[in-house]
Amino acid sequence: MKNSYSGKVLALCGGVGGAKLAWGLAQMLAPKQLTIAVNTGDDFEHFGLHISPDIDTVMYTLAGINNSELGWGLAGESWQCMEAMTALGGDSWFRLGDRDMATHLLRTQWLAQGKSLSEVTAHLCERLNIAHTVVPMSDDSVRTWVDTDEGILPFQHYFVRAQCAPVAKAVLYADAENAKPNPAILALLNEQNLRTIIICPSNPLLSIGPILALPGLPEAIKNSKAKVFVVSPLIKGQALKGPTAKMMRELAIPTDSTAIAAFYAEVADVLIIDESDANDADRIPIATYICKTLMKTDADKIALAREILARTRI
Ligand code: FO1
Repeated sequence: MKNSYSGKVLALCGGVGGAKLAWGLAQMLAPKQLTIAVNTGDDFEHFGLHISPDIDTVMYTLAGINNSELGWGLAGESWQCMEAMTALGGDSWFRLGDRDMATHLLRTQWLAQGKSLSEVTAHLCERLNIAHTVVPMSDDSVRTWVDTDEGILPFQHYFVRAQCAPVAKAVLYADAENAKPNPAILALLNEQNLRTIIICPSNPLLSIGPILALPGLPEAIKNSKAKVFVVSPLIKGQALKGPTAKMMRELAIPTDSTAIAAFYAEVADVLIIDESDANDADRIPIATYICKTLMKTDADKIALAREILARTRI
């Protein structure tokens, strides 16, 4: 289902929610039109392997092989390696499926051979027959940590091992100040033909925050010719999945659309909110568009992508 749009689109995204909209956009846009820049603040080393959860969620979703029940990993996965490792006394709090393991093994090997995360991602996308461009936000290491009432925890320890139970006091993006945004993103932001930037409905603090913490990136977004659309991750003031609303409450951020607008004030032109949050619209200081943002079916993902693209001058 391709269209007559001629401009380019940059989508910034994290895991599940972002990947759903990225998939919808990929159904609407030709491969050369769409670049998806993905958060790598969740990356970590586990069993000596380099895991890039958000990149993998986006890749597997675009390739149509994602595990939609779990929200991560591959569909139809088996867990024999994990079971064997657990039996031998290995950690079991972060589960790697047998086939998913292939991605982590090869990524780790290629990185150790000196390839960049961009090169590794491009190669994996090619092998998975993903035609649109998926790039990590940076080839440099940025790691998200959550400062909690139980201490400062690496992201996956907070998110998976502790199940987001500790009370969050702050979110930190370690080494962001020394990281360079992916040159492919900066080059795209300079293109006259880039008409639309879409901040997908991912967790602002955990998924988009690390991307916007990269030095120079918010300015480059603001200086680009593109219109910046933010899709609020909230529906009725709640996040569909994950700890967004809980974290916002703990950090004393109101769980409504005005807080989402405030978080993105530096870069956003338009905020897209769900019809269930329509009452917030009058209090949002930037252009606001109300539509159905809940993406349960493939048709919902395409409809939201189409609604956003229809509102730009692509
Ligand atoms: N999330 C979990 O809740 N439990 C897991 O065991 C788990 C394993 C896992 C393995 C590979 C991968 O790419 C993602 C995985 N995730 C798991 C998801 C991940 O921790 C988070 O959903 C993202 O980092 C947040 O976007």
